[in-house]
Amino acid sequence: MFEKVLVANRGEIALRVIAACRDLGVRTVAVYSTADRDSLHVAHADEAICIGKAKSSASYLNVPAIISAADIADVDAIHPGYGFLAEDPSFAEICRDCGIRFIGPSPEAIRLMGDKAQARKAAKDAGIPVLPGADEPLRTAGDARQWAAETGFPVILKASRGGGGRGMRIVRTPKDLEAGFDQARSEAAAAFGSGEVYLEKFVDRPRHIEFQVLGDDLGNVISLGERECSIQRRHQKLLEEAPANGFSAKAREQMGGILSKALGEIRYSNAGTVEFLMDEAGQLHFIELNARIQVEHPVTEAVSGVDLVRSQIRLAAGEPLSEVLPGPPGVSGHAIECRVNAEDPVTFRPSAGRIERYAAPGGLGIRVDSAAYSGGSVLPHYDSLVAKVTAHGANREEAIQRMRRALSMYVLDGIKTSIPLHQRILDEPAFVEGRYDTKFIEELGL
Ligand code: MV4
Repeated sequence: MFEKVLVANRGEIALRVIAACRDLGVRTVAVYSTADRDSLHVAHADEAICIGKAKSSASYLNVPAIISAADIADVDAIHPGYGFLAEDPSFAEICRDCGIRFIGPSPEAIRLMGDKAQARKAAKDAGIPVLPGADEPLRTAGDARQWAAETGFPVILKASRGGGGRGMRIVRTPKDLEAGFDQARSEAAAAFGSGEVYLEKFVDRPRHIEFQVLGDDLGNVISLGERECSIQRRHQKLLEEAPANGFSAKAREQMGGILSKALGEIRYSNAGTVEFLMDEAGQLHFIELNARIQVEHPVTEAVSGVDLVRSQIRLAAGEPLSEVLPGPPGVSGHAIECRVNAEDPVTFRPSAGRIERYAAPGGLGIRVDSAAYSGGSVLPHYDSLVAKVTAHGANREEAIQRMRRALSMYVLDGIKTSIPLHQRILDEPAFVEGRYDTKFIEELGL
């Protein structure tokens, strides 16, 4: 096992990694920006090194500063958390070249998954179900016409380097294809520095279902089941749950088997999330693979009993999956996570500021992941996530009830948060019945 790990992140995920390291008896090194001197990840790590000014580009994205800190502190490995450098293949490669273990997939896997057109092709070749569409990027409007004719309308044009919902364009009829292609190209070029686009069949009213996987360095990959993340606004997830509504054990096992085989073949290692769209017929179609630990990992931890971050560290240290996992993964009960953001409930704008009074809820079935404390601050420079509240119960009803109880007992004064929005969602009959798709928030006008 590693002796010392540098945590290249901040906020709740930095604390989450520090906690996993502490459980493993691994010492931790925090890095922080000048704005984060009083932040909790600095207080709880065994050592802390300032790496630059508040702006992310000067600190948490500052590769030379982070590698220098890793060198000075003499760490064995770096955990990148999510966001920042978590899916930067060059960073993972620099770590490798410097003899520092990157706690995540290989640079090659990260690079492959960062190109959505290539990832789609790799998934398809490995036997993961994908939507009908182009097997290569579109070079000309003529390419688009040919592939669209084969696929059938409506189609969606996506930026190869996009993801997370950015750089997409729906085309419903042949006459709109050429203009759509040109717009998609120029938007992609402006946003991602690459105008490359690909095409697939458009799925109307999809549900967002994603599978958590873990892989070791020997080509063993296991699925820990799915999460449902359809409750989102402008491509920002608000609430996630596990298992997905109405999803059968048989469907879970079937996809788990497909992923195990496919990702083992491509030697995918460490943690990953395979994203699917579920169509109205209940079929799953691969869209992306996120090569990192995700914000919503606690719902899978709750129902599987597996500590995913601890598993990441052990897998990165070279332990085989057979030793890392306690036994065959199952799904026990139901879990829901609410992302509590510091935001204005009217404008949805991030609302940074000092937390005047703070008391997190607890009790049976409640977990809170947060770096907030009384007198602390939500900084304007970074993500507005203040806390993740995860409720676990024997069934969905119990999880919902516990979540309502926890949110009603959350004391968080001085900043505006999305707690009232979550309370609205939890009281909405369609949500309570588990009948919703990715249009849920928009259609409620929330
Ligand atoms: C789609 C789609 C419909 N058809 N692809 C948005 C996030 C990005 N990861 C993929 N996204 C979508 N891809 C096809 N072929 C609809 C979406 C989409 C969506 C997906 C998941 C969750 C919320 C969404 C909201 C709008 C659009």
